[in-house]
Amino acid sequence: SPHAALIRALPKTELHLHIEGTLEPELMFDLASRNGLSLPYADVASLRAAYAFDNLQSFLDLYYAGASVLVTEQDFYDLTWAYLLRAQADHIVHTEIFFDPQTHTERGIAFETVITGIRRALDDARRQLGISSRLIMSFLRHMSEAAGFQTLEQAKPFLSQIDGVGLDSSEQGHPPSKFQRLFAACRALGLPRVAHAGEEGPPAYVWEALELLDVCRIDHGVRSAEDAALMAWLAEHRMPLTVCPYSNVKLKVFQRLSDHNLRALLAAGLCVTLNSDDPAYFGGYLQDNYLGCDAALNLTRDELLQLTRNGFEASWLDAADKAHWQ
Ligand code: ES4
Ligand code: ZN
Repeated sequence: SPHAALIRALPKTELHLHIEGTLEPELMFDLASRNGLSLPYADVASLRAAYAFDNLQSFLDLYYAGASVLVTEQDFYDLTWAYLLRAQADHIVHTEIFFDPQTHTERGIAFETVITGIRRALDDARRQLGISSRLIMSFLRHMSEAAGFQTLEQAKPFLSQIDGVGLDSSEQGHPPSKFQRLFAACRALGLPRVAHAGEEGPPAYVWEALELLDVCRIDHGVRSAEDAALMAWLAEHRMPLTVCPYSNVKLKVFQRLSDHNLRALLAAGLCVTLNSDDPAYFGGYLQDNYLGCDAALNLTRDELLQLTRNGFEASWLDAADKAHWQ
């Protein structure tokens, strides 16, 4: 990568990261044995070999199965702490992470177990690693809106520990409109909202997330490029897109990194940010995404600086912290 030294030196944000997607095969096997569970793979190598996906759903099937080794509060702490150490190595100074409570409460794990373990690691990282963070509770869109309301009820005692809400999982057939009332309830509670949209789904889903869910960021959003009016709106409002290039290639949204529309989105004036999504499954952490895009797309120095600046602009840091980093 032509700008490798610059990329390593730049303080970076990560705004689209599923904590369950940072579960490396080694830790998955450790936690399985700690919890007396068996995995349907002989070893780490055969598990990794299964990470060849055709689309979003084929990935999600493995991602939910893998998450089943997470049982105790310490498991959630260890998962989160391992990610934060990795983030520090990539010179990430601020991270906004998703967790999917329904992935765990559906298996009988208490909401409190999940959030307490994650939160404790985030608090330790603030003090010990100098990494600031936000925590985003994400609803699974393949489940019903009623199930989302139940999850919101379970979250009520912990709202002071939750910085916002998101919407993820299988996109096609589960449009944002399905969650309009749930997101209105979250808004009434003062929670900022984001949603995955325009990853596999059409630009109409991005419009719905904006108009019906009143989101302040779009996660992925790469298919917005198919709708000129949407592109103009996103640029005019500096509505951030949290783009995840390695994820898009692994899930066949783009066939190769060199096909990715990141540069076109930037050139259209959009507030594009770079993120790793589910790095344990997609073959790279944040710095790998930067280095890979630099090499495959011939990014300029200005484009790289724009991407990192956009990350701070799009973050939920307060104005003083933004000013400090920008
Ligand atoms: C996800 Cl890449 C992606 N898309 C939608 N939902 C997700 N959950 C975890 N990773
Ligand atoms: Zn995602």
